[in-house]
Amino acid sequence: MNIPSQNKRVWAEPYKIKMVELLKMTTREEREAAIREAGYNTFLIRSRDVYIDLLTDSGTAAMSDRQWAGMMLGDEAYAGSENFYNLEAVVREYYGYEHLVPTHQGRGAENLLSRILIKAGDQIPGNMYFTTTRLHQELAGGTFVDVIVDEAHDPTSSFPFKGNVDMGKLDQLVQSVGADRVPYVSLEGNVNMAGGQPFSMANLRELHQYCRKHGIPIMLDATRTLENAWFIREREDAYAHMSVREILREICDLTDGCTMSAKKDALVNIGGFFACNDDELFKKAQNLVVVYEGLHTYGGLAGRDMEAMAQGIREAATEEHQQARIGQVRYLGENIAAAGIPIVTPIGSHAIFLDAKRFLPHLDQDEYPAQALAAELYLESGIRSMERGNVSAGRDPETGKNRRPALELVRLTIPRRVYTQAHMDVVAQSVIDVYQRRNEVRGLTMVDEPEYLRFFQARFEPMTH
Ligand code: P61
Repeated sequence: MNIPSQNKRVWAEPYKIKMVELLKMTTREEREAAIREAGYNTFLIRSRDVYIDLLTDSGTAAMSDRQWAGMMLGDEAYAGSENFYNLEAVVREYYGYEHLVPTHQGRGAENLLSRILIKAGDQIPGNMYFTTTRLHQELAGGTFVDVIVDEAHDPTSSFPFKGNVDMGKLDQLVQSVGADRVPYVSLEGNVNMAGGQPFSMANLRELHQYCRKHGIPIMLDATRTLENAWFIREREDAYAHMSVREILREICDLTDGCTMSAKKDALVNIGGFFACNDDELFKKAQNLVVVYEGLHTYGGLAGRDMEAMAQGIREAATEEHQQARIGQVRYLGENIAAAGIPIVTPIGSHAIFLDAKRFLPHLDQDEYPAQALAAELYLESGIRSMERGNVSAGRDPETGKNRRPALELVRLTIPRRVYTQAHMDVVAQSVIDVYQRRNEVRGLTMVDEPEYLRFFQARFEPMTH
């Protein structure tokens, strides 16, 4: 493995700041009122009550002057906008897929893909679930099957490619149900729920060969695949001298199509797309998008959004950007880990994940330790994070019970190009302060549970004992 030393000269931000947004600090009393009102769910806190917002890296990036200039070039025609053709050309050039269908964001693309390819009773193998991806697979009548390597479920494993597919698990599924019940393999770059963990090119090659042999397409979740490309460059010797752009292209060339939430890698506040090479699949997606999103040349986006996305892809597909992006996340993670606080290793690209099971060992998983820890961190310092554990995993549709996943995590997600190193120091210190009084943190009871994606809107109360 080839992880370069943290040379500060190379990871400094490759930009300077032209405009700022003022932050507001709150008092402990204000935060107590805000978290109570939010039902101890960080998704329900008003952003005006947040100091440093690490809820997500989705749609939260700072756009560049060139992206803003692109917004002024918005061609807001209902049909055939110039910006669509610009975006199509950039997606062809960087991702390499022939056909593009824009969507308002990632889940719009997941809806199209799932409805077109999944039949009732199908099984969809994937390298760990993502909430919206799995829900769309289930709504289309399919069942998600986890075929990620075991190391991904172990927060203490330092395996460098925790995003890899376990070929044995995949083969077992294909042998037991038959390849015709497996419409595609769902492959996510830099697996979000595992801690932002990459797959290796070697693993993808093996997967590609296997899938070709069995006639199963590979559908990439390209949301953070540029960040995955950076890790391949760092950790696979043969790729050390290739650009992230070349590596991205090689990844896409080994797959058949993708869904994309452009709100992450592509540095925009809204947008997504579905892309593929197959003409028939494209025709179906182009037809279905008019039902759910809008005409096939805008897919729910304004022309200006597509222009900003095209420019965002160009800026993100550079070594300077990825090195600073991932360098900042690593800086935060190393400072937290140095204090003896349990985090998921290796440090991923988009977030630091606190291991709530080890942070709060006195809480049972049905007392929602990650949810409780996220609420506590907000109370401590006004920093907003996100639960990624038992609440996010939801209930097993068969048993109706909480899934109690192996990973019970709090995600401190770093928006791209938004916060400084001094902010990261404040975050690390706040986590350390909570850790020092961790024994006082109480569990939560869920008092209101929505039917779909419950973590977004569920409400909780602190337990009294
Ligand atoms: C996030 F709490 N991610 O990480 P859309 N694939 C992948 C994603 O990370 C992703 C989507 C598809 C979000 C936003 C979010 O449970 C949650 O553009 C790998 O958000 O529709 C989104 O893309 C969906 C947060 C989504 C959540 C679902 O913060």
